[in-house]
Amino acid sequence: MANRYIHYLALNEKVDKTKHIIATFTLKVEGEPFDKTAGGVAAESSVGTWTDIGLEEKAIWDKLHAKVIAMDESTGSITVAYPLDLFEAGSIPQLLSSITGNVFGLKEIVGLRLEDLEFPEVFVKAFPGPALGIDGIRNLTGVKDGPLTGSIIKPKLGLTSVRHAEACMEVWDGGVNLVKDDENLANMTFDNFYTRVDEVTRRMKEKNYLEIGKAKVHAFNITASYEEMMKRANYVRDSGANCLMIDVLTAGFAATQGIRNRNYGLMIHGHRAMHAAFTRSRQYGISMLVIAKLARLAGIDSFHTGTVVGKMEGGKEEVVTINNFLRSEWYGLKTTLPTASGGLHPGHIPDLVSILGKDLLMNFGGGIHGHPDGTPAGARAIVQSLKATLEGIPLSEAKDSPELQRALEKWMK
Ligand code: RUB
Ligand code: CA
Repeated sequence: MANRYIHYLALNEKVDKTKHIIATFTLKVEGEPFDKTAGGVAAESSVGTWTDIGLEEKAIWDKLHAKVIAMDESTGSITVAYPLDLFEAGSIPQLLSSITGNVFGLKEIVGLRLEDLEFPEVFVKAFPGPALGIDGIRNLTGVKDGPLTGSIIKPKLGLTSVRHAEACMEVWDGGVNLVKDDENLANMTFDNFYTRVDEVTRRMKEKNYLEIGKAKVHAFNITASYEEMMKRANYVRDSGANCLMIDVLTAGFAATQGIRNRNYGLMIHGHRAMHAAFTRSRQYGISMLVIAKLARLAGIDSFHTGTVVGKMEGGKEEVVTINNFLRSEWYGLKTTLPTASGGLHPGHIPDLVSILGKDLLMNFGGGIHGHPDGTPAGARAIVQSLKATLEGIPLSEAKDSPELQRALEKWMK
């Protein structure tokens, strides 16, 4: 353990939050003092390394080194302040290479989790943020208040482009607002991306489903190599469709920022596939809150954050905190619409709305296409459930909603 690490402790020092990024970690150490290792986190994620360096000038070190400003060994919580000059404006990759880089590999650290990042205004303002935000999505779709509804076509892989497009129409005709590709549906042998765009947008145009103010939305998954992503995004825009989808973590923040920065004028839906590989452990990794903050910076308009009640992991307090952040004022950046998805069916809607609120997109895959009477009935059941919920009617008492009652028989008994 390098002796220099101890110099990175500045406990209780008041730092200027307009000039620092503040990171909160949970740290677990074995075989070394906690405080020195905490200093090591600040050192290795800023200017330091394991030994003295001839080139290191004191004036530069004083100006640029990160500091541990708070620490609680009993919980493992440490707070590190990073001077802004350590970061390139407008670059999420460089931010992550610093704060979540080498430091996670230090031998003496047996647990390290980045829980939160707090950014100064000038850092946030270097990003364009979402192009539409919640207000823009509401203007596009004409859903003035209340949650939006969406569907993932299932089976997730295997349908032809024509079958996919037909299923989309069944969903929209039933009153649901949005359809998205599944996260692993890209350009497939059985469903060519470009043919899918053609088949879907032709049908949308026939029914006037692309008219701004009452539009239906299709999120086309452009995730691929970056050159191919640009090609797909151009194609979606030139086809007159209204939404791109990016698997933000597998495509990467560089690609996500690259697409947003090209200003297509389209909504961008973000899927978080792969997040659980590093958000799920409480001991090691990066929290979902941090990922959500970065997705909003990068310009994602609607983003998966968890359901609380569905099939995916994610506790109530965590999901509510993330959703509240995405909807909050953030130095003028537009908001991001939280998306609940995973194992949901119409019987979940009252709980989803009461726990997660009305600025919400709720997506149903199996919960629409698994309806006993098929996709059209499944879509109507969702709309009926939302209507009853907003009117305060218990779902079992919504007797004028036969498709909903059939769905409840299958999934609530
Ligand atoms: C849901 C689905 C979603 C994931 C996402 O399908 O395909 O991609 O569940 O989960 P279904 P998360 O409605 O059939 O379960 O949003 O938690 O990442
Ligand atoms: Ca999926």
